[in-house]
Order: sequence, then C-alpha cells, then structure tokens
Amino acid sequence: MRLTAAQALLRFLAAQQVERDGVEQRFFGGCFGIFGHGNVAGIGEALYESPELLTYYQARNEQAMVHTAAAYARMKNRLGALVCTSSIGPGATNMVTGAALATVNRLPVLLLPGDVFASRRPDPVLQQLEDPSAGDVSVNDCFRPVSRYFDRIWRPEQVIPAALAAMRVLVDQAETGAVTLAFPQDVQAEAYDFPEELLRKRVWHVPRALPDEASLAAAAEALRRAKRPLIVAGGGVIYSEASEALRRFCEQTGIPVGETQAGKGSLPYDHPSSLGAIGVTGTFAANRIAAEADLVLGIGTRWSDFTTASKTAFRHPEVCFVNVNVLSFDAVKHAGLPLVGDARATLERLAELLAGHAVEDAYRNAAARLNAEWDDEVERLYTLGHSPLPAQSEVIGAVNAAAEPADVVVCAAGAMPGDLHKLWRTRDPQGYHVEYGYSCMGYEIAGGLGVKLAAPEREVYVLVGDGSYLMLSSEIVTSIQEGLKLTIVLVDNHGYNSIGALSRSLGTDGFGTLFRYRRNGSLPLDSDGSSDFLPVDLGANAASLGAHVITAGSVDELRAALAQAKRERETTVIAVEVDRYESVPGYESWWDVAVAEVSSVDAVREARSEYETARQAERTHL
Ligand SMILES: Cc1ncc(C[n+]2csc(CCOP(=O)(O)OP(=O)(O)O)c2C)c(N)n1
Ligand SMILES: [Mg+2]
Repeated sequence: MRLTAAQALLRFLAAQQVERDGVEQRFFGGCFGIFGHGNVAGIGEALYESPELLTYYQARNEQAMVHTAAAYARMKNRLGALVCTSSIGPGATNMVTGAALATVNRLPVLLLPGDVFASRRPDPVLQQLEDPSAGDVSVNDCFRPVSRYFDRIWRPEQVIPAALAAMRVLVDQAETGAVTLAFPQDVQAEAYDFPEELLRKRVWHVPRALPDEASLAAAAEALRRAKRPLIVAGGGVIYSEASEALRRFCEQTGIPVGETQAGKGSLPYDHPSSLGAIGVTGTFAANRIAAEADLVLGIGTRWSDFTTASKTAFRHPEVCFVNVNVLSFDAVKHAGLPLVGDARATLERLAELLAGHAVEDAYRNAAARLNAEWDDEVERLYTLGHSPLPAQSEVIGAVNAAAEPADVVVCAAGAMPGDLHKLWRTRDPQGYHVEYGYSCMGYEIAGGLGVKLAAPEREVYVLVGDGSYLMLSSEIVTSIQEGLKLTIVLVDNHGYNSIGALSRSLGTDGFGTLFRYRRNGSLPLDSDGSSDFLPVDLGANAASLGAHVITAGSVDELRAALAQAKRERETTVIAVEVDRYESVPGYESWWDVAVAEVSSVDAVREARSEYETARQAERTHL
C-alpha cells in the first residue's frame, strides 16, 4: 500500500493492541502534539487525513505533553500509552525532560520528534544545530541517554523495523520507558509501498513471568527462617495489579508492609499490616520496623535513596534482601536474592510455598498497633488548627476528606510529595499518583491531565506548589479545551519552600528560595523577617487561562471550595496560602545531601560536622 512514512507509522500505531490475563485493549490512546515545520506536513498531514486513526490532542508545551503521556501510561498500569509529536529543534528538545521522567519511572511513552532533512539538501534549516565535526548529529541525539530505545528513520522503509522495535520495548514490562523515533521531516512525507501485514491488527501479549523454582524455594526458606520480615512495596505492585495478592499474602503470613512513593496504595491505609510510607518521608511505623527487620522482601522497587533513607533504614546487622522485580537490574540490588518475575504471579507462588507459615502473633500485633498509632498522628496533623494561615498538613486533610476512595491525588515536587507520602490515606491502588522518580516540577497539572484522560470517571485532585505552578501551568488551557476537569489545589508559600527548609537546615539560610524583591542589590534571606513578597497573583493567572478560581483563606473555606469544585464541570483552581514554617516533621529517618567540607560560615561548618556523624550510619548491603 503506497503511503507516506508518516501515514504508515500512524496506521501501524493505531492497530496495536496489548493483552494481559486475557483482556485485550488498544495500546495507543491518542497523539499529543505541537506542530512546526518539522512535523506539520508529514505527521500533521497523516493525522489530518485520517483522524479516525488516533485522536489528536493539541498541547501547549512539549515537556508538559510528555508528562501527560507518562501519567496516562501509569494510570493504565503500562498497558496503554500516548504518542507525542513535535517539530525539530526546540520543540524536540523540550521533550527531553519528559523522556527522562518516563524512563526513570519506567513508563511507556512514544516520542516522535521531527528531525533535520535526511537528504541534507536545504541544510542548515531553521533550528538546525550544525556540528562541524559530525554530519549525522542533530539535537535529537540528546534523547539517546534518556530513551530505552532510540532510532532515526532515515528512509521510509525503515518505519517497518523501527515501529516493531519500538513496540517490543514499550510493552516489555522490564525494559519499558521512553521510546524515541526521530523522524526527519522529508522522510515523514516520502512515499513507499508498505506491506499490508504491517498495518494489520497486532496483539502484544504481556506475560506474567515467574522466577525459577530454585530461587523461589530459596526465598521461601529465607522467609520461613526470618523472625522480623518486612515487605517494601514499590510501583511494580501497582503496575502488576498485585495489591489483592499482596493483601492475601500479608493476611496469611502476617508480614507488614512499608510503601515507596510509587507503591503507596498497595494496601489500603487502614489495613492492619500497613505501615504506610517508608524511608526519608516515611512513617515512624515503617521506619521502626525497618530498623529491626532481619529480612526485607522488596517487591517492584528500584531502592531509591528516599526508600532506603540513603541506606540507613535497615539496621539489623544481618539484614538480607529478597527482591521481586521484572528487571534483573533491580532484583540484584542490595545483594538481594533475585526473584526475576511479575509481582502478582510471584506473590501467589510464594504464598503457596509458605502455606501454613506465619510470623509470631506478637510481631503481627505490633504492626497493627503501629498502624493505629500512626493514624492518630495523621489525625493530629490533619486537625492542627494552625493560624492565622493553615498548615500544609491541614490542606492535605481537607482534600483527603473531600476525595472519594477512587479519586486520584497527583503531585510531583516540593514539600508536598513527602507530606502526602506520610499523610495521605490511600484507599485505592491507583488513588495516589505522586511522581517521585524524577520529582519534576511542572509535572503536576500536565500529569493530572494524563490521569484524567486515562480515568475520566475519577475526580483528579492536583496538589501543586506556587513554584511548580509558575514553572508549568499551561496545560490548564488544554484541560479546558478537552473538557477534562481537574481540581487543582494551588498551595502558595511564596517560594521554593522545601528547598528553603533544606537550605536552612544545612546552614545557608534559605538562600535563593523565596519569591521576594531584590533589595540593595541582593536577594533577601529567609531570616530577615520582612514580608515584601513579589506581587504574584496565581489565582488571577489561572482565571486568565480559563479556569474557575476560588480563593480559600482558611481550612473551612478550603472545605467549602472543595465541595463547590466537586459540582463544577470544568477545571477549578483553589488557591490557598499556607504557613511556610509549619511543616510536617521527619520520622526517625535521614537523607544524604552533601554539605560543604570547608566554609567560612559557622552554621555550614556545624551542619558539616553533623553530616559526617550521620553518614557513618550509611551501609553498603553487599
Ligand atoms: C524541574 C525541577 N527543577 C528544580 C527542582 C528542585 N526543586 C525541588 S522542590 C523545589 C521547589 C518547589 O517549589 P514549590 O512548587 O513552590 O513547592 P514548595 O517547595 O514550596 O513546597 C525545587 C526548586 C525540581 N525538583 N524540578
Ligand atoms: Mg512553594
């Protein structure tokens, strides 16, 4: 069939299906894009000519549209994805951050950045970067390290192997991440006789692989011997839809569970085996059990520093690890016994091998007690009654109370992710969507849009700081264009407060983190007391983009605003100011942030000496 390369690729993509557990679904839910000369007449023409193939969504910022795609894929448990098309040059490189985010979080996104002419006839074209030492380099080479698969389609017939290779990686649960097919603009428009078979419906089976029996037997034996085992549930539990299997496993064995950011929601917050968040932003419940655990069963976690409290969380001298993961790279971390396989299938098999085995009642009951004590602490922080401005924890409490169990909270950067990790009462495996693999400011609203597109039946609550909002809020416009309603709670504390607090704790006075006027040639420090904040009106900004805006000055007003937002049909922004000094404490944990070894500042020298002491607790787990 004679088609342009772009037409053939789109037809191919529209025909891809995935199937897991016998359920078949279309893989690509649409194509986000911003056109320029690098894609308007190629991919743009193909989308225009056959609009029934893939729904086209016009975006405002290329980075944002990749965030939307990543959030969509996460909400689809990686069984669905979006395509993102951009022009060449800045349109393409704007997607690099989004690609890194998707790859870090192991989420499938397909990126089609336009590229310079393969023929090189009109070189250098508008926005082309020329490299005097290499003729085959373009800015799109920046995608290589942040993509799990990269190809450049130099000739139309290369669509065939490139498209198949892209699909293999996108649906592979171990390898998935950003896939980039750089597409020179002349090639997009060139015709070729594509074979019909390429364009036929194709179903990609997503297997539930099991580790080999010898490894499973060794793991079961280790679990039987352990006196104080602990499960750390990561994102892999959610993606694999293993939360039911996990619940049964916990009820059978009595092993308690701590959750990573991506794994939060693996168990409902009020399950007696749930210790809630673990690590730097963990609960005292999880961190106390972690400190004494003799065996840690990691499921679908990549063991980031936030989870391990920079390798200080697990303090038992003999602690050992068993890691269930689809990716052997993660399964061998911490010298763990690797169980390379799907989380659900592996948990079900382990449960069989552990038939009749459970931890001692005292240990099981201790976990249940900690669960209840932790919930008391959540309640305390939800109802602080802080004035005149509310505390951030009260904002979380109000949003949690307003949200239905299946609604989704979305967040990514600032102080909010840590507070949510500790305090959000999660009642649905997909109710908690905090992007903390890349913790990318600007993900919040764009990500919320992807969540809503994937699950329109759920209300989506985006919690966004003033800093993140200023960085990237443009997709409010896209949410209104598409009628995809978001409830955005904009938490204003006049600056980069999380980093300000970090800076204060490390002796540098919150330098460069407040949104204030420059006075007498220098930026004010946090300690100088004045309240001459910059005259930024974020509510007015949101209203100018078409959102319905409500300003809440107290927790009661916030509750009323949330009730009103529920009744709205369009994106609603609730602007609320919080006390930036009233933060949720840490709970028996530590994070390794390097402090200057020499400094003329006394406070920095003090912080360095504390740092050196704390660092001694870091372990290697070899
Ligand atoms: C793109 C990006 N740039 C920088 C950072 C580092 N960073 C983490 S949190 C933060 C401040 C966020 O400010 P805001 O959204 O207002 O949240 P707050 O810290 O006030 O809670 C910064 C600069 C980041 N995570 N992402
Ligand atoms: Mg802020």
